[in-house]
Amino acid sequence: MNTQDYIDREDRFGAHNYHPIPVVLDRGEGPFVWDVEGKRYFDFLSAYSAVNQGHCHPRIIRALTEQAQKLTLTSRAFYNSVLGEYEEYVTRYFGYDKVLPMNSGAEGDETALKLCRKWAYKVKGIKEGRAKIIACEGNFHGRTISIISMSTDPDARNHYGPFTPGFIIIPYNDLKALENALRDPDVAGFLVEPIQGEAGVYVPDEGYLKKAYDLCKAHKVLFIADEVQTGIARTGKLLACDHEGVRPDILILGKALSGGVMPISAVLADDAIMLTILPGEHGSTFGGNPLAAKVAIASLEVIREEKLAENADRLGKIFREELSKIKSGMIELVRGKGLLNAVVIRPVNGKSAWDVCLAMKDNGLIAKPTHEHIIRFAPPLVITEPQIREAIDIIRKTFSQFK
Ligand code: IF1
Repeated sequence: MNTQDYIDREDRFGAHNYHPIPVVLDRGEGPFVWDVEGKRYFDFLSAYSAVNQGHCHPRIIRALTEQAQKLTLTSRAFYNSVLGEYEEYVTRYFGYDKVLPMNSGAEGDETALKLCRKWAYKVKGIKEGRAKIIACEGNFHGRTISIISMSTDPDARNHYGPFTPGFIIIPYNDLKALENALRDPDVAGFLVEPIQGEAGVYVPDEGYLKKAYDLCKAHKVLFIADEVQTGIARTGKLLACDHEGVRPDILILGKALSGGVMPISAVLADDAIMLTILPGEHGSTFGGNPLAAKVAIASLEVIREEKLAENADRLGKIFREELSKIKSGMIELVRGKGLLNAVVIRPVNGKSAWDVCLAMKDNGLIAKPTHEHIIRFAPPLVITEPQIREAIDIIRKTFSQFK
């Protein structure tokens, strides 16, 4: 079978809920992936920042395979010998009293929404059923009905109504709008991405997160950070909130919490918030399974021991600096933090971000546009300086092919 055969088979038997770049990946190692024809690519998407530790990191795979031969799933109907070890490890790692383990990022966000509402009624004293949560235009927090009820992206929400009530939408990076929304006494939480990934790596103004946090504190509203994509060292610090010294009241993690090995998400909070959920009031079959627990510990150990946040910070600066020097009518601007970067593309001669991605693929680097005019560049954080310079050369060469 060749590339097209694989594509045709997926087209025939799989739902058409994606429009992938036409490459069929077969193997991954570190910052590289190989397709079914044996061609090597730099992976500059990292599965949307789930593979920060690099593809198939040996340390994480070893944790997976060892635990997989012992005990993979007990459900939470019983205790197991690994969950407590993980709960202690991850809460000490991020500095919170407790963790509620889930699986996908969306489940993490849904859990945070439920926790915020529970706290609203049982602690803040908002009238039952009246709690409101503020979210931002351009947000992406997952694909469930309640999460897309906050979305302002027509593709994410059209023809999926009726929607979940109780959300106030304000412009991102706008403190005045937040202050106005916080006047509503029924507001219980503010859910925000420290950098909006899907919106096109939209980095807010310096100080926005800290001022937003302070406004929430002044109005007894929970500051809820969705670090599913920006967390786990992606932006050059362990958390994107760390750039401003902000400690979220509720922290949502996912993606690279597992090193891309399996779905693992987590919600962290202190007792005053977390203990508002009582036994039987929330759960998940796979949440906190022993396999995920061991994988997550290994994934976080790799981040710390290989100093991947520092690497992301240093190489991200080189990446943005070099990309800003590329002379091309198609490059409108380069933005990002750490190794979460994006190039805003100005279409030239009818050529778009998609065409640039196809050409980069032919040159040995895979990335995908978000919206029609932005290319996100997010390699695994294990990439080395020589490797990222080789990748930059590929990007430079590609843009030179578009006159
Ligand atoms: C898709 C991008 C989209 C996320 C943040 C929660 C979730 C995500 C900040 C949900 C997931 C993924 C989902 C994937 C494409 C990708 C994505 F921003 F990363 F590029 F869509 F916006 N919070 N992001 O980024 O986590 O349930 O997927 O584990 O759905 O197409 P999930």
